[in-house]
Amino acid sequence: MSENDKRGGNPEGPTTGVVVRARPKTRKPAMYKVLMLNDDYTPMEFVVHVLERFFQKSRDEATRIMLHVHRRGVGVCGVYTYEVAETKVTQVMDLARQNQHPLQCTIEKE
Ligand code: TYC
Repeated sequence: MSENDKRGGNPEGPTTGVVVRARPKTRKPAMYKVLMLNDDYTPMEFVVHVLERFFQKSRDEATRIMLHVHRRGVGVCGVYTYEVAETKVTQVMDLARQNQHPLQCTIEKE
């Protein structure tokens, strides 16, 4: 059987019905916010350090986010794909636990 036959066309005629997309369909990955929660015990300086170390924030930006969380109860540290967001949460929670701070971090789908 020829290639032409297999595609269900006229065995004598040109190949029909096969179109290869020039740009195959792609999907933007779902994005997730990493949220930091306020508590009464974690030192402000520790939260600023976490934002600098794991979220690549400048000292000014880290301080701004920390104060926002302190005043409003919750704030966004960054927006990432699921696996990256998960890793950030684990890193923050591990360092907080090692230092006996109750700091909490969660993920929320955008
Ligand atoms: N509220 C804490 C304090 O007064 C500071 C703090 C800020 C804690 C942000 C957690 O996510 C947090 N020491």
